[in-house]
Amino acid sequence: MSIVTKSIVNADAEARYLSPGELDRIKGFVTSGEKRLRIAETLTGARERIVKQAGDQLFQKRPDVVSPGGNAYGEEMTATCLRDMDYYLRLVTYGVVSGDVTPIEEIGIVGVKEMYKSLGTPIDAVVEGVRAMKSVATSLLAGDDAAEAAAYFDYVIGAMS
Ligand SMILES: CCC1=C(C)/C(=C/C2=NC(=C\c3[nH]c(/C=C4\NC(=O)[C@H](C)[C@H]4CC)c(C)c3CCC(=O)O)/C(CCC(=O)O)=C2C)NC1=O
Repeated sequence: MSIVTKSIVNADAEARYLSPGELDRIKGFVTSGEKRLRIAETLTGARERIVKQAGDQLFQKRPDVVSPGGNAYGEEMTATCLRDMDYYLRLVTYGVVSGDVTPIEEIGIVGVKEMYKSLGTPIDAVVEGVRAMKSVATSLLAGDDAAEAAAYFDYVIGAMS
């Protein structure tokens, strides 16, 4: 839910007007809109490059995951691993656009530890992959934009660690 929807739901539950604080937060959301859309456009346009480069970095750091017996061993499993990385990059763009981690949390964080455990996927290596995507993605963005995007990667990293 965006800050706009959230504020309205909260205010209407009490049948009141939006408070000055709520209007202020909405103003911040609106004025940062152009910037957030610009970041999402850059990440979306570079998604293949980000996932590919970050995947290469991950497999260099963690050769065990793509070695025999590794969870991402073999062409098909490696592709599934890169697909998961692409999922998290997509969720980061949802966070950036909505200015809120809730969509990331609801789609990709709730139950994720249990899920990867049951798949035999080492979650610390998934975190490593997200960290690598953060590094590639932020290198494509100017300072302020990089910091904004980094916050959503950091949310994923923190929530999985
Ligand atoms: C958008 C929300 C969402 C997420 C997050 C998601 C994740 C997800 N990853 C899966 C599998 C997988 N995920 C990985 C990923 C990896 N293995 C490693 O060793 C690496 C560290 C890592 C890549 C970074 C692999 C290899 C599988 C296949 C495991 C298997 O089939 O045994 C599966 C099992 C079903 C399938 O194969 O599609 C799910 C549901 N699905 C979703 O809908």
